[in-house]
Amino acid sequence: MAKLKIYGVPISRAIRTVWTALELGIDYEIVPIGWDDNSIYSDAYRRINPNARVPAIEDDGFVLWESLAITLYLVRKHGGDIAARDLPEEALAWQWTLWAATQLETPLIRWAMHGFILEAGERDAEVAATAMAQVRPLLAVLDETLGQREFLAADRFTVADLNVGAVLLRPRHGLDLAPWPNLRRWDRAVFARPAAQRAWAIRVAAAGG
Ligand SMILES: N[C@@H](CCC(=O)N[C@@H](CS)C(=O)NCC(=O)O)C(=O)O
Repeated sequence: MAKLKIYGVPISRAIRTVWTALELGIDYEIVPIGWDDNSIYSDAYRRINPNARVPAIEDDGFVLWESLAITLYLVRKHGGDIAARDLPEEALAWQWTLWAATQLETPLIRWAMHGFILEAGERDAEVAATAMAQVRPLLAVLDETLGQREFLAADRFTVADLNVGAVLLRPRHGLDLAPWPNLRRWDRAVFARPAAQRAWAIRVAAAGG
């Protein structure tokens, strides 16, 4: 069986796919599609993902893009403890994944960019504050849920936690979770996982520290 091909440099959302592959113990290779060489905008890559975005994967000839769809696919395919065991668990994984993609991700990334990722001169404190005002109630929803259960879809870490964690992966490094103690407990458990630690180390190494 051919190795899973992950298109995208590790500083991009491609790291979500890497994290998933590490969780599942899948052999993978990274095809470093990115901006430095403009390969992301090439005709060759547009044949893989016509949106000219990363990540995408090629799995035994099957091509898929959208980072969180990729994680759902890989976990469904390779099973194991982090896959849903029944339809309600699977449905909760869809729920949290769509919530993370449609509600949380945009304001969270905007806050992170203007809070601490952009160069100081490029940050706009007002944009960061407006974004955080949108993020806060969403983190409260997570906190409330995690006050009632240990993980999002089951009594163990599953792809639902992986996908919400994937969206939090970069922004959490500037986020003080003290106001949300249940979320903080979950965050520590999720990011203490060897696969999450390894994925973060790969990302940091690729970003040059
Ligand atoms: N919803 C997409 C977003 C993909 C996306 O925007 N990726 C960024 C890198 S993290 C990208 O490819 N940007 C290319 C560009 O902005 O031109 C996903 O989750 O896969």
